[in-house]
Amino acid sequence: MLATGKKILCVRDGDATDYALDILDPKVLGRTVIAQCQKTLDATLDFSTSSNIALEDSEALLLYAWQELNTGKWASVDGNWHKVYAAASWMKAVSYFRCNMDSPTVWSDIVKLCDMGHLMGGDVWNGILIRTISNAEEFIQSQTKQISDSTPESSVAPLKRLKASLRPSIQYLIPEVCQPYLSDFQDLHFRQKRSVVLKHCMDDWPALEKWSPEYIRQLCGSRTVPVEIGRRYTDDDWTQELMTIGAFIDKYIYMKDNPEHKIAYLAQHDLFSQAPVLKEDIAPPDYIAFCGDDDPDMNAWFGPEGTVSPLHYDPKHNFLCQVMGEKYVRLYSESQTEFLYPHAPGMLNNTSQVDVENPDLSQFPAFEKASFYEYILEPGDILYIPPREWHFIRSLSISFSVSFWFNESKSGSTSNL
Ligand SMILES: O=C(O)CCC(=O)C(=O)O
Repeated sequence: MLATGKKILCVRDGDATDYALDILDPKVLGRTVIAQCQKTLDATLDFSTSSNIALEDSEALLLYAWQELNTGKWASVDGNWHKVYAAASWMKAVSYFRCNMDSPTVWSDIVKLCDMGHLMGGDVWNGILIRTISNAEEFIQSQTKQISDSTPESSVAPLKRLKASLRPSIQYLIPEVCQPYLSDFQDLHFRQKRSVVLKHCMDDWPALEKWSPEYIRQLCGSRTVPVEIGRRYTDDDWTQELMTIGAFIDKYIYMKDNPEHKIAYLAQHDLFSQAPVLKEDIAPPDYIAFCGDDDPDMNAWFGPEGTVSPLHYDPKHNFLCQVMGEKYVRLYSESQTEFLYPHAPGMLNNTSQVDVENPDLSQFPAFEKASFYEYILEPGDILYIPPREWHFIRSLSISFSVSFWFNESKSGSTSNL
């Protein structure tokens, strides 16, 4: 078990370069903190010393880093503290294994530990947290043969397509185009910043066939994610909570033990670097690389019927790819901004104050003049949203979308604009 455990945890005997602490800046952290990290690392990796001491040391270091991450504003915490948190999480995982080798839950506990380390600290040492998680999950699966394309449990309602009677009626349809040439998309939409729905451009994604709440649970149900609780992020009672994907699915997708049917949204979360196995089922549409960006930001948007992304815009080009369920989308071009009442400069100045589907015209009279386009996205549709195009999105059923935010090429394709 020891040898297998070391392999899963990416512990390589006698090769300290894999865990070199020169990733930490002594000028920021101070020499005593670096010395403490080194002591903890040595205790962690020396399997002949007491595993309890190694565990205590790594827990103390983790707690210290946690306190540093939580003093002041999250965004202003120096990245070195994130690295300490990530490194200490891995050290704790190794010593936890040493102390609990015989526990039946040791590997799922370690997945949770490393997952939290990755979520809060990013990763260190060539992605050691994600590598450990993948190895541990593979090991758990080989032990329990849990992963299968089995049908959802009987208590779980199958995903339904939206009833025709529940579809909002659409007046001004966003233009749609089926499998355009790469250069046509670039010339007619990307360069002109003109929104469009691309049809049949993600037909080869295995996700379209495979993904369901149960499949997501099987692949990454134990992973901890930040969930937005509340109907929309502009509401006063809106808040965020960390929970496992499994708990999110039970409470907010299937509404189990959620008598008030509270809405929650796993929104704009980079689930794909947290659970890279999901990437095997999707692929950035070729149009993105053709337009000059081969490393788009990928985010997951997973939620029940009724999630609302209030009217807002983003600075980057966006492909919003619909994998599961339906979403109502409304777009207003940048030229309509004068009718949209953005919040005052500050955190929400890219967000309109108007409740799009129920506007208070006495407070926002000019909103009536704003012209817009609409669409109901279905699985397999890609919505191209240009930068600074206002978008409002409401899910009409349980829904999973993947967004790719991308930039214009710095040198080539768009330099002649
Ligand atoms: O799908 C959603 O709810 C919002 C998506 C969005 O705002 C985005 O991709 O920028």
